[in-house]
Amino acid sequence: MTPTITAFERSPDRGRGLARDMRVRWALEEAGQPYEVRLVTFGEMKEPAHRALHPFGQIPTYEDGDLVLFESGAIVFHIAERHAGLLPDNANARARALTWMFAALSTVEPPIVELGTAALLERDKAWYAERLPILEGRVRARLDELSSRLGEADWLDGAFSAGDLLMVTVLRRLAGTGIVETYPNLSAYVARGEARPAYRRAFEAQLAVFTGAAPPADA
Ligand code: GTB
Repeated sequence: MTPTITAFERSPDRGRGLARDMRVRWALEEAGQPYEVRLVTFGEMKEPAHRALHPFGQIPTYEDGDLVLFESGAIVFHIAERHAGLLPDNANARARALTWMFAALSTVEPPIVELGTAALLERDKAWYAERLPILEGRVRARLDELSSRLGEADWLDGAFSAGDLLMVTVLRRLAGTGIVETYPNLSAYVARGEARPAYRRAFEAQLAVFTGAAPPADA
């Protein structure tokens, strides 16, 4: 059965691949799993029909037969468990890859989201100029640690895994801030992820939604 995911009908990032359907699309492409996309408006996401799939009225969702999932991390894990290439076979290496998945979503992503939310919604507040360096400092603290751990390695723990896939998508959310660029090894890490053919296919497919172009034939 071909799974169906949901994505923004019109993503606020104008197709830069920053919304969380991107990580699901990328995982599906790495897995070689064809998929359908149902585009939803902001209004439709809050309707009962969509809330039946996603209690918080968000994207992405994932439907495959009777199975309905939400939360991008859980969806990526589900895909990774069922297809080769996103999780190692060795039990300990698999557990470590899972650890990096959680680290991306629960340790590195939250300060990045805080920074992005402030820039988007709090720019006009009197305290914004004072708060911004605090938020940036929290992001940099995490990136200092991540950069130290990655060192000169290509990926976080041996071969590319779902942990790298999530971490790269999380770091990409800093696009435009100039922060990742101050860490040459993290910058190269993100570029390595973006250079993967599966990433390119996923990126082009989500961009095509924004530009109205026909999606790539193999997306
Ligand atoms: N924890 C959930 C997950 O990982 O799946 C979070 C899902 C989530 O935040 N979804 C967002 C959403 O549906 C889209 S990705 N928002 C609408 C709403 O809550 O009403 C967040 C996002 C949106 C837009 C950009 N952008 O334009 O750059 C980047 C990220």
